[in-house]
Amino acid sequence: MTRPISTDLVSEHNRQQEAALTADYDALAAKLARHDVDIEQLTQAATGFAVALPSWGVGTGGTRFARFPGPGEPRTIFEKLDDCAVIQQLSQATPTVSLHIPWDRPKDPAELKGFAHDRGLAFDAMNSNTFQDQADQAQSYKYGSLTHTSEAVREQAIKHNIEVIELGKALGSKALTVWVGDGSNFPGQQHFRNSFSHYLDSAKTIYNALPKDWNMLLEHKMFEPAFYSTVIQDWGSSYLAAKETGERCLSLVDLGHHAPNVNIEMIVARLAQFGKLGGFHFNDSKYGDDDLDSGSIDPYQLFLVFLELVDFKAAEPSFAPFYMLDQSHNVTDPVESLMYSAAEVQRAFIKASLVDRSQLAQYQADNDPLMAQATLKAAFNLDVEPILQMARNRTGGAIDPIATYRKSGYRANVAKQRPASGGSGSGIV
Ligand code: AFD
Ligand code: MN
Ligand code: MN
Repeated sequence: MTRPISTDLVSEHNRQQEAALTADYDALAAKLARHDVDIEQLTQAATGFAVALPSWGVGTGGTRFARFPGPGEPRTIFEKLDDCAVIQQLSQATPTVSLHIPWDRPKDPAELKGFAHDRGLAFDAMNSNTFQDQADQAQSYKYGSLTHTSEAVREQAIKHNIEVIELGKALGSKALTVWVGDGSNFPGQQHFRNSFSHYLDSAKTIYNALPKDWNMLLEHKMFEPAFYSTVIQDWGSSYLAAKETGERCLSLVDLGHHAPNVNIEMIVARLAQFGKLGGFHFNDSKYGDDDLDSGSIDPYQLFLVFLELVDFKAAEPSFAPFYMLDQSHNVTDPVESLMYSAAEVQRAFIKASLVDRSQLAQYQADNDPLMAQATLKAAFNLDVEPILQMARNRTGGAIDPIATYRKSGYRANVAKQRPASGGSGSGIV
């Protein structure tokens, strides 16, 4: 396997920190043991945890106003995979990559699959793109795609989604994620029922092309690029569409696609309870779809989301949603942000796994709200960093991924091989 960061450097860095880690780990193990929790089970859970990387996330994002490219930005899907391999090698929590077509369309899917495999990577859900026009396409998506009033536009968008499925089959993917920008900017611009009917018809046609072992994931978003109405605006529309479309068609929750203060963890519980929760895009937000780094604003919300996921998994062991980071890195090195974010998501998962569920159930039954929330806080307030560090140390990752990455000089090296691609346009991720 090709290792982008010298394994000697990783081992050397880990060796310097092993004594401190062992002391911290043993202290945490003793503390957990007093509550009958076996630290090794949590470390195993951390080792098995995985969240996919978005291929487009390794480039610097941007806003409607500007994009400030960083040094050594990847220019091709191969270079993007090289960066993803660094993230996986050091974080050991991101073994798959989610592609966006046409941004990442491979000339030779078998070659791309081999290239990824050689770097310890595989492919997660495929993303179609009918929110932008491409140079070679006959119809424009200016007024929508799968829901457009014109049949020719809808057909073109359907055909694109089916092509993405075909590519995904060749790459070993098992899911298609569909997010459309379709919506309207003016009251009266769009007939709500007709556009949703078009969506349902288009989704069913795409679903019919889905392999039997695939899922189709519908991503809702409250606003943007349409600012008055969006066809798949909320989890209710997403649920209805998924239910109408077929059994393997599920809803995908992007944490940034809700109004501020919405109780997302309850949406998670609802969708899970009715067998329609298919996946997540992790990020954080303060005001809207800010695509900030996961856990950077509200780590407690992330923990509460995982509380529902862990709880449902205990009830339904076959539950296996698709997890992906979907962030825009405007001011950081994307490799660093993605490593840090993967660990934040993993941390929320481990803390949620720590909650004393039988104690919580008792407090719920006794209508003891103070102690019920204290049971959650007891898990949330615990520092589980030694568990994450130990999981990485045992699997060849870095105890401190950011420090090891900085020491490796990777960014400066690739900057020499990847000349800057130009000025600052606006960015879309
Ligand atoms: C959108 C959605 C969706 C889509 C992405 C495009 O989050 O996941 O694929 O941006 O970059 O807001
Ligand atoms: Mn998303
Ligand atoms: Mn988004």
